Amino acid sequence: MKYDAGQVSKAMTSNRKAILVTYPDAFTKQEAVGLAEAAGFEVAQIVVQRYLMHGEFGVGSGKAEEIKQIATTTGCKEIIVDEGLTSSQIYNLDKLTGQHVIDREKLILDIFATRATTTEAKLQVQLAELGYEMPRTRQNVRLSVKGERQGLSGMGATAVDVRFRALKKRISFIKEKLREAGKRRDLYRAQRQRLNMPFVSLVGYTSSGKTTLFNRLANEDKQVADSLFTTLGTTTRTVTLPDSTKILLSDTVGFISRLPTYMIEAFKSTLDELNYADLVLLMVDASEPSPGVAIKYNSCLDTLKELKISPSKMITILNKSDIASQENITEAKNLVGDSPCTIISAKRGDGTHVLKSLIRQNLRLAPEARLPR
Ligand SMILES: Nc1nc2c(ncn2[C@@H]2O[C@H](COP(=O)(O)OP(=O)(O)OP(=O)(O)O)[C@@H](O)[C@H]2O)c(=O)[nH]1
Ligand SMILES: [Mg+2]
Repeated sequence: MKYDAGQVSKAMTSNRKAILVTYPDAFTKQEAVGLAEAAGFEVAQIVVQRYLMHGEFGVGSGKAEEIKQIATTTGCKEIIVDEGLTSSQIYNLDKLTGQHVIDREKLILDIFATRATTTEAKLQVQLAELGYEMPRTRQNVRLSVKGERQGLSGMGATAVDVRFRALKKRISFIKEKLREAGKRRDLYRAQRQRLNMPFVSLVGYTSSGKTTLFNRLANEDKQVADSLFTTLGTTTRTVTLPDSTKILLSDTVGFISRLPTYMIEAFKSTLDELNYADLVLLMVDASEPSPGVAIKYNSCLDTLKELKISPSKMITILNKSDIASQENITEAKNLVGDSPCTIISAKRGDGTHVLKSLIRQNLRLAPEARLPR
């Protein structure tokens, strides 16, 4: 067992004490603590393991016993495992330790559920939750049929089957509601295009400072916090560039590494808006200690690639220059290479004038981006 005092949660106000099981590297450990805190947990102890997801418990059986002991001594009622686990791994670890087990996907879903405010975001979160539940219910059906397990919450195989069908029906219902929301979105988009203003989207890893920059450029007061996934919906406002050109700037949900495809799928309608953007501003927190900047930057590029966003309409913004070391900035610049890039401090306002000029310049370079799609 490894107890890392430096990584123990500061969220002392929370009563939900948890044991966090994660990977040994500093970046992953720190991010896992951030996720646990964002979901309202106080991390009482960190247990690390090189391989998760494997075997009967998602951790080795020796480690599972160790976790059981720690739960007894710390009085923790919940165990967070920083990976997506199967239904039986969760069940087995739950049964062995007598504690409630939450995997990484469920943790992210719980954060999303508390952050969603718009009807569309709430539907998207519900769809993601069902995406989480479906394969696990399917597995419960199989285990029940084989007589290996009493089904979901002690239900028999037929009851689990009924649950499975109910889930499918609910998914269709939510997808239909999202299609309706999509029609409203199409209308807004048509209105936006009639305004004939360039459309610029802010994207980036969660907590990179998107909303801080959005507030500064659009004179807004949207919530900014030192917590993950503060923004879950999309907000669009007008911003005036130095030559008086007006653009529409939009702030949206942040990315995170190891996000399963069904979660990206659930937020697809929001993320698809990026395809209509004339420019995509990719926010990077350049103050992150190495190798955090590279991991987050590459993870964003992967997500943007999955969303089929062309790199030719991206500008990278290296943010938090007020607290980033010169070494950090150089490392981040090297990652970006020859693509358009600028350094700012969204908090202090440094570099925002240059950023606006860069946006203007790149809109001029890519006028075809605004032709009807
Ligand atoms: N020092 C410093 N902190 C910053 C800067 N920009 C943002 N922050 C801080 O970084 C944290 C996250 O900022 P947000 O603007 O909420 O980040 P976000 O990218 O919108 O995050 P999500 O909505 O969770 O995706 C907050 O505590 C901000 O005050 C900056 O330029 N310098
Ligand atoms: Mg935000």
